Amino acid sequence: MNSNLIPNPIPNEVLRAFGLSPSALLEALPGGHINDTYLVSGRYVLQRINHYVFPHPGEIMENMVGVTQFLQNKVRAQGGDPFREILQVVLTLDGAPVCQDATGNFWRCTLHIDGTASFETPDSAQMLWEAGRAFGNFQAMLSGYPADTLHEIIPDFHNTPVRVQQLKDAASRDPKGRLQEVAAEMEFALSREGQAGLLTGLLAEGKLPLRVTHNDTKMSNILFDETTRKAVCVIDLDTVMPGLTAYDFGDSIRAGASTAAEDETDLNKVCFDLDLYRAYTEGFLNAAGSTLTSTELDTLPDGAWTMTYEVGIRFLADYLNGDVYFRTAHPRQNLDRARNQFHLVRQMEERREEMGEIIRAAVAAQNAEVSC
Ligand code: GN1
Ligand code: MG
Repeated sequence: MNSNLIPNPIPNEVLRAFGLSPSALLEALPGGHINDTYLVSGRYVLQRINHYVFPHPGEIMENMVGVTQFLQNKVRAQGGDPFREILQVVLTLDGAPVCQDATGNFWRCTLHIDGTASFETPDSAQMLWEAGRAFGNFQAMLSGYPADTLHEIIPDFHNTPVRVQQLKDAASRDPKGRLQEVAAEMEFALSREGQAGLLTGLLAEGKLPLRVTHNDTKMSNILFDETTRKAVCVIDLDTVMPGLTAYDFGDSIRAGASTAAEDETDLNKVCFDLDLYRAYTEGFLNAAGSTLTSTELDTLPDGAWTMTYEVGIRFLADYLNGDVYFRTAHPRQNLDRARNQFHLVRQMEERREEMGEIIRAAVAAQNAEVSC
């Protein structure tokens, strides 16, 4: 028996609201640190939205319905399959995109896409190329989306200097008495505070354009075809908001170009792999390269550094706060994640020159292809 098959954790009223049977077969889907996800009858994906992280689920769903309909129209116009390449939101029988149960939890439903799976880490460089193409294409397709209609789901989500301040606040409160234990990690984080505002600074000076971005572009937020390993559909649209290209590029690199999982504790296994970085870069630029400014291209490696540093300090702050934000499976997991991410940050600092070279080579190769 599949160990993910579980007794019913979804209230019957929720299943009924979406027109599903209370006796439907449920499977818990792993992955994600925030929401809880279940596959119902092999066809519907029901998610309980974490309302500590997302206090306004209605706003998330307004964004999600708008973005998915816009993208489906694009895919249809390009001759693609809109219900395979883009998530389809399932409404309740009353026509609502979200349903609240008697205990106050919010639920939403999307259609499962057959023959696809998600992966925490890539099993080949080609898969990372595919991931790059998928997120590059996602951003390129959203370039005409009316950004001012989007709710800002989590203010300052990728404002790294604000994240540093949140870490300092957590350290000064130290509610669980854990500060002493993380002196080395605090020193690492604070010694780099001066670099935290590079991207937000360029944005404020008008040197980087604000675009509609995904903002959570980890490898596991793409569904791949189980047979061909081609990227099929970008998922987890909770944080689609105005943002920087460097955020989306960088978050994928932090999660995809590492040779180990985000919470691997044996740091000898955690290597920033330039071949994976190159593969992602080529896929991303293949789809979005022609739309990017030269400053955007120049700052893609800074995006990788910034996103890795930022999530490292977020994990560390959550550890200090008592693990209230990211789901943990064991007591020191957030600290393990922070150490893992800081280890990657160090390696990226050593490889900064090569990272830039790879971007320039990929751009040159693409330009040569276009002029042939
Ligand atoms: C969270 O929910 P999930 O696992 O897709 C987080 C991201 C982090 C990521 C780290 C809303 O994403 O920002 O980069 O964990 N999402 C939110 O794995 O905070
Ligand atoms: Mg997410």
